[in-house]
Amino acid sequence: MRIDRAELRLVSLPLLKPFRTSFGVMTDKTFVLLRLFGEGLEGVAEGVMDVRPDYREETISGALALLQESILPSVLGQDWANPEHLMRHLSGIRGNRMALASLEMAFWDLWSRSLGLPLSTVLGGVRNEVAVGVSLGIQPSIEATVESASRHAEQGYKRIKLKIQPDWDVAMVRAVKAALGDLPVTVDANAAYSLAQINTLRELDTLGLDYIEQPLAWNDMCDHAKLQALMQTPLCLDECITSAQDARKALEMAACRLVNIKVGRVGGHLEARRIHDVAASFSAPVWCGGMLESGVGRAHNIHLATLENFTKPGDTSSSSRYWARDIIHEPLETSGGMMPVPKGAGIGVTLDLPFLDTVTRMKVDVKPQRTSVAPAVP
Ligand code: OSB
Ligand code: MG
Repeated sequence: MRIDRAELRLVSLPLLKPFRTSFGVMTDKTFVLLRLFGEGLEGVAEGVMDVRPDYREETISGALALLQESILPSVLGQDWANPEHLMRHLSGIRGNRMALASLEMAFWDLWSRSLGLPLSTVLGGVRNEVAVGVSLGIQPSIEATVESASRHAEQGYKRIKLKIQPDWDVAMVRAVKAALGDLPVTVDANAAYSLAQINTLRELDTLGLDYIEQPLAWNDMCDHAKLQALMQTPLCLDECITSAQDARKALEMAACRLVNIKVGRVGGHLEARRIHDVAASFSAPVWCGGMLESGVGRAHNIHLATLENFTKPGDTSSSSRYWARDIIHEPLETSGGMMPVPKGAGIGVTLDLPFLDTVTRMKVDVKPQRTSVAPAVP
């Protein structure tokens, strides 16, 4: 599969409601959209880098420059047998897995379209719909949180995840648990606690949570291992895991008992599948996280979540919870807590280009490097 050229966009989509986490409030989702063109086909992916690196360390400005100046020029105009072949060529790049994932995922879309098969089939998925829950941001009051959690439970979502931070945890979680009965409830601290807050963490441990996501520092597996040894409730790592090696280390040192896999965080579908396999070898479940993606990233997430060991509900809820209008034509909507896998080749969704143009802030075409210069006329 030859990649003839690429198009990089910077896109900003307004969120229907602000999304508050322990690290900040999001009112718009700004992301890199990468389209690859080859053999008359197109593949597309969305990056999960941030404008401000407050989730992990990668930035949109850094990733755009790296893709435009180094990664894309080194792969355009060449034939790649499959995603493994493409990524072997880039294996010397340290870190920058969000930037690499944008290319890798767009290539999977392009390549599976060339095979005429859905991405889920090419990845080895085993279902045609995936179970999903919702991730609820920090709300203005406990009453508002209970109301939102109950409404989503009535809509059939299979798990409610509550964002927490040190002044917004035990009392709020207790109220939601009391309102929801048996529905699984989880919390996500996005690294807002330290072992100094062990008393609060021990209280959270008594609330019957399904798991606690990334309570401690974004890059500290060691303290998570200390905490897990003190807790009954399983810990789930998100920020800490960027590779299958990270997942192996975390599970080996018992820093967690399950893993949130975000394909855009870990370098793409190949690495996501390796993490899935490593976790399975430790009998640890995985689930598919989200980063408030548009329909493009959401579709990639849904295809990935069809792999066998994605046994916990993921975060890829209905697009209409996030956007007044998405950048794809197809609605990605759940029913009874199940998200159908988009049908058709590749990721199975298509860009609404006229609308996309209205939310595009910058666009660059990247062409193959000229490998030889015409000889000067003597
Ligand atoms: O930690 O999972 C997270 C959103 C932005 C950044 C980090 C996270 C999240 C979410 C939302 O929890 C998941 C979603 O609905 O896409
Ligand atoms: Mg998380």
